[in-house]
Amino acid sequence: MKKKIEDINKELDSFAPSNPDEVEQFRINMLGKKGQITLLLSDFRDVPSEEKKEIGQLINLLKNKAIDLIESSKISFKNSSSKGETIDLSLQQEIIEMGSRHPISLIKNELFTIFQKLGFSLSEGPEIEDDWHVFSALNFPKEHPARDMQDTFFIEKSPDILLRTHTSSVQVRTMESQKLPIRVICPGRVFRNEAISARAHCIFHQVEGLYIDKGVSFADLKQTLLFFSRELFGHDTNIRLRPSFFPFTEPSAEMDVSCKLCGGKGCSVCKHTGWLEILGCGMVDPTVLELNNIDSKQYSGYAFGMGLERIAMLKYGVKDLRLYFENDIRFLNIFKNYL
Ligand code: 2NL
Repeated sequence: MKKKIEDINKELDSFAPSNPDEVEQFRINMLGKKGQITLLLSDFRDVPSEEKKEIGQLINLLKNKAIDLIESSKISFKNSSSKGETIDLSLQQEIIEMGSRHPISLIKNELFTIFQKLGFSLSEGPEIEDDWHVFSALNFPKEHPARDMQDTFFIEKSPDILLRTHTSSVQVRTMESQKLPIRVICPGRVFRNEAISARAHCIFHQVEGLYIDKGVSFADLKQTLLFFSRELFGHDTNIRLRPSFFPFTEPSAEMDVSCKLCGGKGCSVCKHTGWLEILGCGMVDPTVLELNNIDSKQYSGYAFGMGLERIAMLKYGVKDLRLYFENDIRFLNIFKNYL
């Protein structure tokens, strides 16, 4: 009996099938009705009882070894040759290119993160607007040139339906629908009827901010803009305000930041002035507050607006506005490393 077990064990050790049929033949030969191991098991009855324990263990080991061998051989044939196909491990994998964020989105996200720290929330509104939200509620006089066909894209005339020329229209909608105090920033696309060149485009992006509460002062505006400029351009940045005019703010100002490239000494980017103009701002004109049903005796506010193309230009050195709209992959790839 022991000799038989040893012989079968040797047969198991030398088993090297070259196809699935050989595995099946081997299974029948070992474990089939008249298989060698099956016969061993039926002969087990005649083993003297003092040897039963030892022989029983040997036969069990042998049987399990045969089952493992057959199963693993079956699996290896299945993996290596399903329907005759093989895997070419040397084949080159198709490379999936990473995308990048558009520079305008990068700047917009950065501005939002800065103003979020100051408690501003985000507000968005429609690109197609009416006269009230774009002009009348913002104190534009009847004959203002911005209301002209030459400057604004009209979709319909009387009543006027047009493409918004600034995102102030979103802030008008915010004053309509939200309770005071208001502290919002409004990013979005705006449209002006201009010939396209390196320095002008008919579509561009703005972010405007509006803060209305009791006791808001020009000092609050200056401090907010200083904080914003230092977050965006670095902590050694200085600002200056120059008097200006907008129909919706009084007083109004234009803000410059110190030129980062030359540190204020003067270079070609800042046209040898040491300063770069980046936004317009002012105290919301009391007339605008009243037009929007806010009591100007109790409340005051400040507002500001900036063009994102210009800021991206200064931050990333983009020299031609048209690049932002062409989606040239060579341009977009430059921004792969920014988040
Ligand atoms: C610029 C200047 C500015 C505002 C936008 C504003 C909005 C409301 C009321 C009052 Cl609802 N003002 N917005 C104020 C001052 C300047 O934008 O140069 N933008 C590119």
